[in-house]
Amino acid sequence: MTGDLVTGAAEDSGATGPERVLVVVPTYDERPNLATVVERLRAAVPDADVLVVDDDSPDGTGAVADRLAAADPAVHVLHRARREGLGAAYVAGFGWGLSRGYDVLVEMDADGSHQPEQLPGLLAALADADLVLGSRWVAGGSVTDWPLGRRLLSRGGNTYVRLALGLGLQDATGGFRAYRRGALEAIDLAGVASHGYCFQVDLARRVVGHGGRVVEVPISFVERVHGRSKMSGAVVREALWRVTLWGISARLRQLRRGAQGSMRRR
Ligand SMILES: Nc1nc2c(ncn2[C@@H]2O[C@H](COP(=O)(O)OP(=O)(O)OP(=O)(O)O)[C@@H](O)[C@H]2O)c(=O)[nH]1
Ligand SMILES: [Mg+2]
Repeated sequence: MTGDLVTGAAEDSGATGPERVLVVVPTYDERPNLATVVERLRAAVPDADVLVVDDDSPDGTGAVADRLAAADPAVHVLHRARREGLGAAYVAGFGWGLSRGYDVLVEMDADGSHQPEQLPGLLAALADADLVLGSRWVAGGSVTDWPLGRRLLSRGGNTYVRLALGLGLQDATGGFRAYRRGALEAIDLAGVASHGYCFQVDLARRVVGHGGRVVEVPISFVERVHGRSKMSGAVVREALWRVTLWGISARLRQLRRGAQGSMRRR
């Protein structure tokens, strides 16, 4: 993660009120979407700051982000030298926010699938949680305009995660969520190697593993209108092998603990 360059307002604008919220928005080729999403976000949650983390998008998203940052001191940009995947972009963005003292760190896509108007609901639920997941697959949640294949992939992926990891979550793969800073400080962020969307599962399992309280609130997810999805076969394969490995190592830990317990009882 060398070569990161920060532009935008030199100083944090600081949110008013008791808690400072930073919304981290990773971008790769989101030029047609970014300005609208940031505008909606600033209107929906005016006290929150925004950090766009751009991986040198070929379509010039970084320049759009710079323009937004120049016009609004609450908007910041982290320019990264090359594309390193969603996970690395978030780890860099969280590091940026934690080192600047933000109390709450939010994940949100730039493509309009996550509706900024629903963020206040997520933040309200954080009063009683360490991590709030915007969930498509709990009662009241929904997905609009997704083909059957994407629905099945998301439902099937979440079922597999539930069976393999036993986290008890309905939507562990979603990327509209809010963390208390303590939840991120407790986990080894630098040790997160997940690149694609299994990053979301990885962070949820780490928060649960450290005894964090995770709450799911329903969201209505809307398919992107502009631009191309970055979902790919490689992303699905990475999720499959990592979740399987995490599941196996969790079972082995359980077995070891069980064996140690029965040795002690003898
Ligand atoms: N910085 C950075 N952002 C990324 C990268 N890959 C994806 N993103 C961003 O992460 C967010 C989610 O990516 P999407 O392509 O929308 O993936 P998705 O929402 O799971 O899939 P769709 O529903 O098909 O759009 C978007 O804001 C992307 O621009 C990456 O390698 N680096
Ligand atoms: Mg998307």
